[in-house]
Amino acid sequence: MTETIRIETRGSVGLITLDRPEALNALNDAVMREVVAAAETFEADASVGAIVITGSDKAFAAGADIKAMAALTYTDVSADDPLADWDRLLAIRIPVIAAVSGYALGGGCELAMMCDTVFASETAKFGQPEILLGIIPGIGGTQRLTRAVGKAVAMDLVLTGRTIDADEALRIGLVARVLPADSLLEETIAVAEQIAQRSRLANAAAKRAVNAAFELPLVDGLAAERAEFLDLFATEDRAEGMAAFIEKRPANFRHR
Ligand code: CO8
Repeated sequence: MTETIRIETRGSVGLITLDRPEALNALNDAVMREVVAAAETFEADASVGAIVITGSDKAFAAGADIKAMAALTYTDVSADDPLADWDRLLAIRIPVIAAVSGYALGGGCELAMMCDTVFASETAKFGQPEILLGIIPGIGGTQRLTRAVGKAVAMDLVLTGRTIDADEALRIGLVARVLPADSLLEETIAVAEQIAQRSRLANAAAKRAVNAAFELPLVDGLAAERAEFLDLFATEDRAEGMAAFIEKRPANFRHR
């Protein structure tokens, strides 16, 4: 039983819905524990091939829980890194899509950026307002945002704390698609379902290779991509995918 999220399976898609309406889905320890545990449980389920993380119409997540953070001392946060478990989300091998409606601020924007891609509704609002609280982003905002949108735009958002709408988020490359609010979730799940029907091994390799572009110098990233590409020739799914093309039929990937 979870307290802060709802978990369900839609076809081959694991759906995680942040559910703290009283705090606009602000992220506290319980949310972190439950989101990470749900994602790991979905990953361990061979019938689930992709994950969608979403919130409510009003808020994907309005940031870290400021009321919980306000009580923390330096000793509290330095003795035991309270954000460390979020990193486990990065180890999930199946694709994770954020479906963002309403506010994705601070840690909420960072959670969206931790996902493999972000689909936003026309009502979505993104921002890194931590500077207004006398802090800075703490789960990747200064790093992933900068890699996603470049230094000038990242500095603008991090230093001013201003909020941007979905169209600006699309223009700067923070999100991949903007969809109508009333169909955001269903359309995101439909895309996730398509992805889930592909080879699980190829999906995992694609994630690792694209993420290598964030983490490695170009020459090492290209080497990582080449190794992943060559490795996939050892898979049955590669043989099936190519045979299906030649035989003009849909591929039936086994490892999905
Ligand atoms: N933390 C705790 N409670 C919150 C938060 C939050 N981040 N955001 C909203 N709430 C609460 C409000 O306090 C309010 O509760 P109550 O009714 O008990 O007073 C309720 O949710 C509804 O909020 P509002 O009345 O403020 O709703 P509005 O529609 O007027 O405003 C806003 C919506 C603009 C989103 C406004 O709530 C707001 O500015 N929220 C704070 C946004 C923010 O500063 N986020 C950054 C937080 S810092 C951070 O994320 C650090 C990241 C580093 C670590 C990340 C780890 C996950």
